[in-house]
Amino acid sequence: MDFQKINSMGFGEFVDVFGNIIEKCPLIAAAIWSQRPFADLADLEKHVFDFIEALPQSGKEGILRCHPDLAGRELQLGTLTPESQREQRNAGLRDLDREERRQMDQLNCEYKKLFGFPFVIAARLSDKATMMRELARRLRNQPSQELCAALDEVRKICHLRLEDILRSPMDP
Ligand code: 2AL
Repeated sequence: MDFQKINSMGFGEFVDVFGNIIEKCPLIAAAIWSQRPFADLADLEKHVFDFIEALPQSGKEGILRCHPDLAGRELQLGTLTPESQREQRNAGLRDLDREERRQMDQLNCEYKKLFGFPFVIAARLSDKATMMRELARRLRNQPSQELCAALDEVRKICHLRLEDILRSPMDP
């Protein structure tokens, strides 16, 4: 898909295509549609990131709360968004053994209790051992530091999802 095509999209098509670049937050695609034309991926992404940056803390936390748990029940049930399902499956999170799942559940739970949103990490840039280590490490962060770390991961996930869309073939 190229930027000539993207910049010519109507509102509905744009939100259909870009609605999940930030997990379950189609509002963001809806908001930046009127800011077309975009020069390239970096430009489009900058509009997304500027939108997030301008949100109050409650909005930033809301974005994090839209993310599913890593290796949670939805992954097993196959009810994640297609993007999340692919990312978590490819990171090997469907194949955790009973003990790994118990550890992940326990750390996820501790993290959510402490920070009030789920632990978020770009699964495609990681593997299960690293994710587990990062979860344990980030549990020691201060809340303000952790909000920044988690939003960094949201931006990485967004970048990878945008690259996928741009690599996808155009409709005839
Ligand atoms: C996810 C997800 O669904 N995909 C990804 O890269 N990270 N979730 C999460 N809680 O980090």
